[in-house]
Amino acid sequence: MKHIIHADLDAFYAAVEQLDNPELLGKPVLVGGRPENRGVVATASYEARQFGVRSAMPMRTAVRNCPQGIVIAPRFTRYREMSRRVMDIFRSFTELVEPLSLDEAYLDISAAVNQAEGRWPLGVALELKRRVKDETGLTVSVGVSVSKSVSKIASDLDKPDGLVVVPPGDEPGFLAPLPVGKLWGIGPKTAERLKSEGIDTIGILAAQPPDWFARVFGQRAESVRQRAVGLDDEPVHTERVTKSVSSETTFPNDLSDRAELRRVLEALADGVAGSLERKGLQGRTVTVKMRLADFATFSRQTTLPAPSSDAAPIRETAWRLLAAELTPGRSFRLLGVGVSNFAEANAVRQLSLWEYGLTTEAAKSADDN
Ligand code: DCP
Ligand code: MG
Repeated sequence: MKHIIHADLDAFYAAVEQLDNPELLGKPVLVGGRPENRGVVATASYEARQFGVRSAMPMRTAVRNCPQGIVIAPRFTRYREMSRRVMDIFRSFTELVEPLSLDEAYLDISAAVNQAEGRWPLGVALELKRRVKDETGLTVSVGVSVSKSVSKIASDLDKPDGLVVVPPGDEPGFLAPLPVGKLWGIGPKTAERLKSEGIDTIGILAAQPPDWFARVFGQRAESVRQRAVGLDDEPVHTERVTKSVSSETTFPNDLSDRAELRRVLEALADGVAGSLERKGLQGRTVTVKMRLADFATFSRQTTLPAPSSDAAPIRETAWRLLAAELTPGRSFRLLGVGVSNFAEANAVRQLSLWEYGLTTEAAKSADDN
């Protein structure tokens, strides 16, 4: 039997801001873009969440709901550094760590558990929480069970500073009263639809007959049904096949000059081409990532006629994508170029920066990571 932890830091960006500036402790902190720049909330401290502030909400709305909120611009370098420290603590418990984002990971702690010697999953989880708190000052919410999907749901239930253990065998009973939307693979639209059929909890969902599952979920029927009763033997993946090679840069000052943007973009494209060359990869999809002055972040992509690792087509394609987004007065904080959709199957096994959702201060290629 495996023992899996899902760990997720509480109000991560806001918690780092409170850690670095104790005057913010206990106060409603809104991390994100300025309201006057049409910024959005990246995250809010739990003090601010009491006023209904949520991630991805326009900052203008957040400030209206929570006028005493203190708006702070994100400091990605600092968050990345704290993330690295937390992930290092996770890796001191087990080599089997699968990061999902900067603040979230699965850990397979089976080897650390030995119930005959009194080392229970609960003890490992408590030790993990204590060490993260002592060594970084951050609080982490933890879910523990024999599977990834149940642990992920469990870690979210008792936030902040949560700890929820689901003993082996208790999965169906644990899941049954929860809303269907908590299940991986059931988004808000599907949840609405199920609700309209009277299926609002995972328990009611799990009780549906197999032909109902087949009709509603098609090919996914069996995997959804299994997850609804907590059956999931998905292993913790420590490595992934490289899916993209990318490079991005944050500017010391926002850029709006067309020629300058083009120069930066082409340098990024050249870096990516070089990296593809060294890895022996050729990709078809070119992506340009943009972050505007108000922190709005988005990307545009297109497909090349044939897979390539040459700088010229990557440069040209990237510029075409960026040029379409240039409007008078629009200025950029960050640009990135990525290539994906590789022709070769023998991609180097490693995590790419973008899979971690990372940003780099200077142009830097994924293989430096
Ligand atoms: N984030 C973001 N934009 C979003 C969602 C999240 O920029 N729409 C960033 C800010 C968060 C971090 O990612 O601090 C981690 O995301 P979580 O969903 O784990 O949110 P938090 O850690 O902030 O809060 P919690 O996990 O306590 O709910
Ligand atoms: Mg979090």
